[in-house]
Amino acid sequence: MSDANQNGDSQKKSYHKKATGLALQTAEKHSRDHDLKLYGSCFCPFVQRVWISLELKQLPYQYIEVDPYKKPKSLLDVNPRGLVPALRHGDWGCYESTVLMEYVRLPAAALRGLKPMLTRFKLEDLQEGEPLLPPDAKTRAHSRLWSDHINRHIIPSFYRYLQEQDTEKQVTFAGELKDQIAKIASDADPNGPFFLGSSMSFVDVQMAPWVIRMEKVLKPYRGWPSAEKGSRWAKWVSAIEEHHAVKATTSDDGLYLDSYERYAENRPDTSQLAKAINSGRGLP
Ligand SMILES: N[C@@H](CCC(=O)N[C@@H](CS)C(=O)NCC(=O)O)C(=O)O
Repeated sequence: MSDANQNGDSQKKSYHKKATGLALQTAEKHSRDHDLKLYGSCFCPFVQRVWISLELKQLPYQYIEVDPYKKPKSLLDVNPRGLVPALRHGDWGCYESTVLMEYVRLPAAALRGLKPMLTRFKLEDLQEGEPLLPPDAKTRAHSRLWSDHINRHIIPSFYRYLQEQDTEKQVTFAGELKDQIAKIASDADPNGPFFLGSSMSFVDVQMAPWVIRMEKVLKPYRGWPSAEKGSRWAKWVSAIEEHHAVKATTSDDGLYLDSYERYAENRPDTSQLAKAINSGRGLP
């Protein structure tokens, strides 16, 4: 049976429903029942943001693969909008990748409610490592400002470029995406390799899934060029691509090529996001 977004043609590629490669290994490692549950879809970049955050913080959690277009009740119970990612923590749930990334930062107060976790981990273990959002208020505001830039400019430019069928307009949208990237790269720590310096933090995780998809989706479908050798952007891209938490949540190339064919052909009924882009609305 073909999916709605195969546009009636079962020969067309569709989105994958199971991770592959290292992401599959990570999903299997986290398949056991746990109080902290991530409802995700293997191809989804918004999910990957939260998944990277969980891996980065080495938190115990359960990964549950769901089909966001079929919207099972378990997903709707947490997110009435029916989008992934959604996070359930005991009898509480929440959604929206940026919001969830802040939650995964898990302040000590929230951890106190996590009984099963505390039996396996000491509280101080969980607080180890760099926080995703820096402790200094001004640097935190700086991170949130650029997180807003990613959500408001970089991501919409990415999809406008990918969904556009007219080759001249594709050139325009590629230029827009490059400009938006240049803006954020010019405000990154000059030495890097990450946005704030030597370690991965909030802004890097927000960007990472699209950096991965620039190489695995925009390059094959639109001829997106590799970052210019020696540039600050190239340094950032390779630090993101080489990071263990990014690798652990990334599937093999074929999964992305197949899952994004519907976007590259701008098929009707692809997703809420694709519709929003086509009608000039903001992201769902
Ligand atoms: N603003 C949301 C966007 C999430 C989103 O669009 N997720 C897609 C998968 S990548 C989805 O669930 N789509 C279901 C649909 O289009 O009905 C977030 O940041 O979490």
